[in-house]
Amino acid sequence: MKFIRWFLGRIILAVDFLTRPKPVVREPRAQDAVDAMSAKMSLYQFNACPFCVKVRRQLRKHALNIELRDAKNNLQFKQELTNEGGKHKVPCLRIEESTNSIKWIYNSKDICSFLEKQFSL
Ligand SMILES: N[C@@H](CCC(=O)N[C@@H](CS)C(=O)NCC(=O)O)C(=O)O
Repeated sequence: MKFIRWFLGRIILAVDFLTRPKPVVREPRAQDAVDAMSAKMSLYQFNACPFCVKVRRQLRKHALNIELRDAKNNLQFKQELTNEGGKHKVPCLRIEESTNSIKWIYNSKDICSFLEKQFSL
């Protein structure tokens, strides 16, 4: 079972690699503005999770430089996600709205629509 999961994960990563979208190219000033907004965000994810791949493809397509946090192998990120976000489920987008307000969005569909709204994709 573990091997099948691992094997399917490799297929997902290979298909993603072969078909990944080209990033949009923005004017430097527009990209700087997008980078400033996305600097407050991080994506908790697993490398071979299909829902995470879906979100990462959207990040790539729209040239969003959002930090990726491996919530499977990195114990600190795993604990942050569980304790602060509320559950160990990926993908999850962490948004630092201000120093004492942090928003956690679970579910790939919700993350994609948030990004779409935020960056007018
Ligand atoms: N409907 C969710 C599904 C997310 C999901 O099932 N994620 C799995 C990885 S593929 C997960 O977090 N599993 C870890 C766990 O449940 O502890 C989405 O679209 O984001």
